[in-house]
Parts: sequence; C-alpha cells; structure tokens
Amino acid sequence: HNMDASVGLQPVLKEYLNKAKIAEGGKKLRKNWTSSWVVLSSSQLLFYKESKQEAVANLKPSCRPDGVDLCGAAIEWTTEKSSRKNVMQITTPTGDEFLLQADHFPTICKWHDTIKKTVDSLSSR
Ligand code: I3S
Repeated sequence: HNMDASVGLQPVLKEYLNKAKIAEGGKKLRKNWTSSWVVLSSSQLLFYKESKQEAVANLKPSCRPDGVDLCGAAIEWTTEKSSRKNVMQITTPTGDEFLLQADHFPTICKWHDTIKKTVDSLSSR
C-alpha cells in the first residue's frame, strides 16, 4: 500500500528494525526479513529502505513509502511465527500481517507498547 507520509501526522518513533511481511489480504507470503527504517506516526506505520528515503518522500509526494494503517490493527508478541527472539506481529483488518523484530529487547518493547497505544487511541476516536 502506498501511504501519504505528510497529512499532518506527527511522527512519534523512528528507528531501523527488522521487518517481514508474512501475509497480504489473508494470503500467506514467503517470509523475507529486511532491515527497514520504520516511522510511527499518529495513525500509520511507514516503512522506508533507509532514513534518507524518508526525507526524499517528504519532499516528493509522488515518492510514497509502504505503510500500514493502524486503525483496527491487532498487536501481539509472537514466538511461533519466527525462530528469532523479540518478535511482534501486526495484523490489519484486511488480513495483512507484518513481523517486527530487534535483538535489543527494550527497543522492540518500546515499539510494541507505543504502537499498541496508537491503535487504542484510534479506536476511541
Ligand atoms: O517461517 P520460515 O519459513 O521458517 O521463515 C524463514 C524463511 O523466511 C527463511 O527464508 P527461506 O524461505 O528463503 O529459507 C529465512 O531465511 C528465515 O530467516 C526465516 O525464519 P526465521 O525463523 O528467521 O523468521
């Protein structure tokens, strides 16, 4: 999905994380872990290859990053979807599934908790 990174959304977290999309529209995908520059805004998670790409995308509206709309998303820790440690899963209402992982536990904990809060704030709007 292409998402607009600039519709008045305040980014709250930005960091390199390991990311794998494992399903789209309920259909399982072949897992492919990549390092991604992840930006959490007030309603979306945006994925860039590199931090530089974020700046480019913000200047050029045609250059939109991949992203996840967090409205209605389910956030959970998973030990079954990967042999890696510290893996969290995001499932969208449309059946897209993403894994996020970092070796440093406090890092991924912070993302898990902040994304959860974001989802909660969207459902109570
Ligand atoms: O859930 P899977 O299929 O065991 O995930 C592994 C695969 O994506 C593997 O790639 P290949 O399908 O090309 O062999 C990756 O190299 C592994 O990292 C995946 O497992 P982990 O446990 O690392 O998520």
